[in-house]
Formats: sequence, structure tokens, C-alpha cells
Amino acid sequence: MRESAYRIAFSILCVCLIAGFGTGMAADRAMSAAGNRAATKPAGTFSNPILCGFYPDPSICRRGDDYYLVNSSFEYFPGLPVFHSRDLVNWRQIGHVISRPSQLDLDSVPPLGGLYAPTIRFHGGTFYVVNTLSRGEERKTNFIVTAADPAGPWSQPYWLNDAPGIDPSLFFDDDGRAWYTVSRHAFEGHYRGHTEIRLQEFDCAAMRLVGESQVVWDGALSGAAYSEGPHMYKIDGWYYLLTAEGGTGHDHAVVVARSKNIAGPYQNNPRNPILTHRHLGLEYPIVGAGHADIVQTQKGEWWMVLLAMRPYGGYYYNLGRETFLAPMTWEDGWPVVCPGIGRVEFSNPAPDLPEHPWPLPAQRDDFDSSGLALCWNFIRIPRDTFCSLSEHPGFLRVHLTPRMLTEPTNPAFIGRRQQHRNFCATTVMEFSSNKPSECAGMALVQNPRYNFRFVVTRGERAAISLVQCKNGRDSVIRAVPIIGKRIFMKVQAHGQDYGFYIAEQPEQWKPVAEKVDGRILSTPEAGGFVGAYIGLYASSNGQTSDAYADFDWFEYQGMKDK
Ligand code: 6LW
Repeated sequence: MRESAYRIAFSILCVCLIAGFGTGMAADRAMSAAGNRAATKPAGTFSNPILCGFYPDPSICRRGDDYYLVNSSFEYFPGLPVFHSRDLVNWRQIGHVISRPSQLDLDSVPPLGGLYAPTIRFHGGTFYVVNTLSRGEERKTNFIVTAADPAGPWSQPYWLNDAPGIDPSLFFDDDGRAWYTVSRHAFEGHYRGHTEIRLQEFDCAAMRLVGESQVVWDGALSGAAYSEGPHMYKIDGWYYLLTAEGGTGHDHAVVVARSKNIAGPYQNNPRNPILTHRHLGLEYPIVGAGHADIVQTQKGEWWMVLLAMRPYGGYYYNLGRETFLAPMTWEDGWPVVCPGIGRVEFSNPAPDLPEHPWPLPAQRDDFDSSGLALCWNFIRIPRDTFCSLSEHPGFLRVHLTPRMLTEPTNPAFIGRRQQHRNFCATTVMEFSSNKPSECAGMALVQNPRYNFRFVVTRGERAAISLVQCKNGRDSVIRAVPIIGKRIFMKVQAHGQDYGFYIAEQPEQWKPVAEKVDGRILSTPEAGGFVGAYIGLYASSNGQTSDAYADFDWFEYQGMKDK
């Protein structure tokens, strides 16, 4: 099938799968990540993180009594997940900003590439998201999409030509003008990571940048590395510029400056950084706090959303950078975050908003809907129609493609975020094949060089194998002969101890491997910006194939920390 035909075929598939998202929402209730609802908590308090798992670089806005939040998603598709809340604590996913292959091409994005930190804003009845598509270090392009409904559909991108940099943001001033801020490497960088925040006017009608781009800031601390995530606000006549600095790791911090003139000069807050966990040490259970956005509630309270990480089993965070919520007040014209405490906590007094929990999600997806639930993602935009919910009703059919998980491509993988350090994921698969090159089963992925494949092959002897890919090198941890065509598979993690089990009859589990070290799925080990995914995978490993695997259901259950 020619490439263009693939695109047409896939776009049709996408439309079906995405059109089904409405009914997929039913599936979504089955599969919406349990981590997105606040864990059980004492009345009047909330638990952090508010979005568990790989949900970095949060940006938030309010329309009336409704709050909307978006996150980075890098090479995953659909991209830029959109969440909705009415109490800042309980969130439900309502869609994705990038949900159609026609919006942009993720095919060429390298690892570490894709959709970087977005900003969402509501102005004049329209929602705006501005974002960066990175195709590599020097090929970062910014774009804007709009929507009347944050659940979508979102528009085709308006590409901002000659607008390099990352972490774009929009600010709508009370004089009717709109402004764009972005983080760029300093033109005359004086040290590693020297970046500048640039300001440029944005013509909303023409959807393009106008006037000159000017540097307004390059960090609070002298030698501040990676001044990024710039958001502009106007409060009590002051323009406040909130940024991240220190880099999205242990040294991350939130700083703020202000000016009476949007073009500056900006006055450094003498109390900067207003939030960091860098001084709490490597053992502290929440690290890397930074990349914030703030919102004022309809009752006048101020709250901050930000990213942070929860290491476990040492300084390893398999869940990636997650979204946290922190209280904020104002003193002497400057924000004070987590007043009286000065750091983000797991349990906090809740916002003064009516509690609004969403329907409790079941954990199992029976693949009975016409569309994939919102929690499911592909790696890059599928180039061909390798999965179907209609060919075998009640099953997710995954056709084997020659592409492999260990390549920076678009493998036949459909996954969801790992959202808990302790979890149990189970599926049952029907897979017929007689070629040793063909495999199908489950995969746990941080990136092409760091992953586990728990797959069935049916050559001369049918077997299930657990394959670890660490730093790009495959090793078979164990292979176990199997007989049946219908195989139950389970992955259970207790912290960094991952167990892999099979059954040929329901609940007749046999271990294939236990206490497998899961640290290869953590960002510190694997590098990058994402968190671990767990999902379904099939490949003919470079060969052509007509084979497919049918998955009857998939269940993900987060388990309480011990
Ligand atoms: C994000 C930027 C960053 O765009 O990491 O280290 C990028 N800082 O703020 C990806 O999250």
C-alpha cells in the first residue's frame, strides 16, 4: 500500500477511532487513569499529585467555574492531553489538542522530540493552545491552535514562522493587545544553559507575531540555567513574569519578576525562588518542583500547578514528571507559594471550591466501544492501520508490522501511562503465528533503548519471552514454553520489583520472572522527558507479515503504596 494510501487509510481509521472517542468516553470511564482522581483523603484536604504519571509541564486556565489543564506529550499521539476540573483536585480527561494526523507530523520527531511544554489560555470566547513541535535541537517550530470547546475539535495549527525557542505562552492584556513569550538560547550565551525570555506582540486576528522580539528576562539567580516556561500575568497594575529555572531536574525552581511596563525592565523578586525543592536533598520524596502556571479561582484564591517527580527505589522516577497543585498567596505584591511551609506537600487543605469528583473509573477496558479510550496512546502517528476495534468485535486487533519498539519509529504499540509505583496490568491475547520473527504481547516502555517486551512467539516451539532492552541492548530474561492459543499475561510491580506472569487458564498464574529491576523504565536511568508506558505490542521484526493479535481486554489497577 503506497504511503499516501496509508495516510488516507489511517486518517479514516483515526476518524473512526477518534469519532468513537464519544462512545470511547464510555470506554474511557473504564480506562480513565485511576490516578487522575484524588486518592482517598480526609475531608477538606487533597492529595498530590493531582495527575499521576507522565503529565509534565502543566498549564491551566479558567472559564467561569471550570478549569482546564494541558500537558506536554512529546512523541505520543494523540498529543497534548486536555483535562477538566471544577475543584482543581478532581480531574477528568476530555480530549487531546492534537487528535488528527492532519494537524501535524510526529513521524520525524527523534527521541526527546515532539510536543514540548504547551500553554492554554481562554480569551474572548476562544481557547488557545500555543506549543512547540521539536524535530531536533535546532528544528523547533511553534504553533497555535484554537477551539471553542476545550474538548475539541481543535483547529489546524497556525505555524509561527521565524519564532524559534520553546515553552511559548500567550498573555491577553486589558488594553486589547496580546503578547507572546518564549524561551530561547541566549544570543550571546555566557554560560551553559543560558537562555532568555523573549516578548513579542501577537496579532490575534491575523494569528501571527508582529513587531520586534525583545529579551525581557534571563533568570533570577546569576548564572541561572534554563530560564524557561515563561507565563505573563497582570495583577493590580503589575506585569508578573513567572518562569522556571535550573532545568527540569533536581535543581528546578520557580521564580518571578515584575514590571509596570510589559516590555520591562523587570524587577527581580527579592524572595526568589518562590518555590524549589533543590535544597531538600536527594532523599526527599518530592523533587524537581518547577515549571508552574497559576490561576485565580472564582472565589479569589490563587493556586499553582507545577511539575515534580516522586523517586522510589533510589533516585529513580518511572512515573516521569507529574502534575502537582500548590496553594499561593500574595504578600507585598509578590506571590508566596505554600505559605508557612515553602514546599509542595502530598496532603494539603483543599481549595475553597465545591468538591466535584468525577465518576469513579473501572480499571478494565473490554474493547467494546467503537473508539479507543482517551488514555490510550500510540508512539508517533500510526502510519498505517495496524489496529482495529471492528474487525473482531469485542477485541482490539493489532496487526503485526515490521517496525520494532527498539527503533525511533511508529511501532504497533498501544499504551497507557504507568501511574502508580505499585500496579497490576493484565490482558488476554489470542495470537496465531508460525514464524519465529513474529511476536505479540505486552510492553513496558520508557523509550526505544529502555523497555521490556513480554511477548509470545510461535516458531517450532511456542514460547513466551521476557526481553529486557537496556541501553539499546536486548537480553532474554527468561523464556517459557506455552501451549494454548489464548494466553493470559500479567505484569505486577511493587516499587522497582516487577513480576511477569502467564496463565493458560483464568487465574492459573505461573511466574515467568519476578523481582525484575524496573529502574530501566525510570527517567534518570533512561534519560528523556517522558514517563513509563505499559501496553500492547506486536511486531514481525523487520519481516512482512499478515499475522495479528486479538486482545480481549486490558486491565490496569493502581495499588496503594505499602
Ligand atoms: C520543557 C522545558 C524543559 O519544554 O523541558 O527543562 C522541556 N525544561 O520547560 C520538556 O518538558
